[in-house]
Amino acid sequence: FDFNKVTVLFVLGGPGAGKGTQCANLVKDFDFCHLSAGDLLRAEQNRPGSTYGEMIRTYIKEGQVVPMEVTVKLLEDAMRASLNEKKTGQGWEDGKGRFLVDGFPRKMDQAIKFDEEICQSKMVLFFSTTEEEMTKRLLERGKTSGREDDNEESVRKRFRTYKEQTMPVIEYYNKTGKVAEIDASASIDEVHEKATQVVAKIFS
Ligand code: UP5
Ligand code: MG
Repeated sequence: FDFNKVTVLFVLGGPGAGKGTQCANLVKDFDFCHLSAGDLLRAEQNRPGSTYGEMIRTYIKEGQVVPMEVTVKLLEDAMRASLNEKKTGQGWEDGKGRFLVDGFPRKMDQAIKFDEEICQSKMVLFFSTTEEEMTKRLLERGKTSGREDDNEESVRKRFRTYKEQTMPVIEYYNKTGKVAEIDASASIDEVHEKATQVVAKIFS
């Protein structure tokens, strides 16, 4: 595959900022393939026979970033699979494809590896809101999500990792002018409207 033909948008923001929710909505407007690194890791964790299952479980529960080789491989495989489907439609002709890569890269080493070995991102959507709001959303979701990291202790650890390791990635891309920060404090619909305006600019 020619990764020069694909358009990749990274979607970042703290735990519970609304990345997954907003990606699901953007898919409908722009015909993106939505790949959540966290979802891919959880699927690999539960795949019978996976060598990495237990390792992934521990990292996620501790809010730590899984070693990048595992995540980059999962993302690359998922991108290839999606391009292989030869999906047709807006933006998917001739091996072209549009990807929302959600919750990645969350550490500098991943960012550099992906940029160098897979492809450069066109833009970084950065959903930002307060820690208080994110905590409220995660603990509420935790009542029914079954996610092993939606509890107070894991949430605290996820915030620490976010601040120490992911914020520097956002600052790094900010210096290259790729970051579009979107206030994610408002309602899902209001945030969606702002996100649509930002993304529409690159496809106009
Ligand atoms: N909600 C959403 N938007 C709302 C709004 N505007 N108003 C009110 N409520 C809103 O939303 C979270 C909750 O908030 C939902 O209940 C939603 O309805 C509500 P969601 O869209 O799920 O937010 P999101 O930002 O996607 O939150 P998520 O919990 O998925 O964020 P994380 O970044 O913590 O999780 P992720 O799955 O990306 O990663 C999990 C773990 O995997 C990491 O901690 C790490 O251990 C590991 N990981 C890696 O190691 N490497 C990677 O590259 C990626 C992940
Ligand atoms: Mg998510």
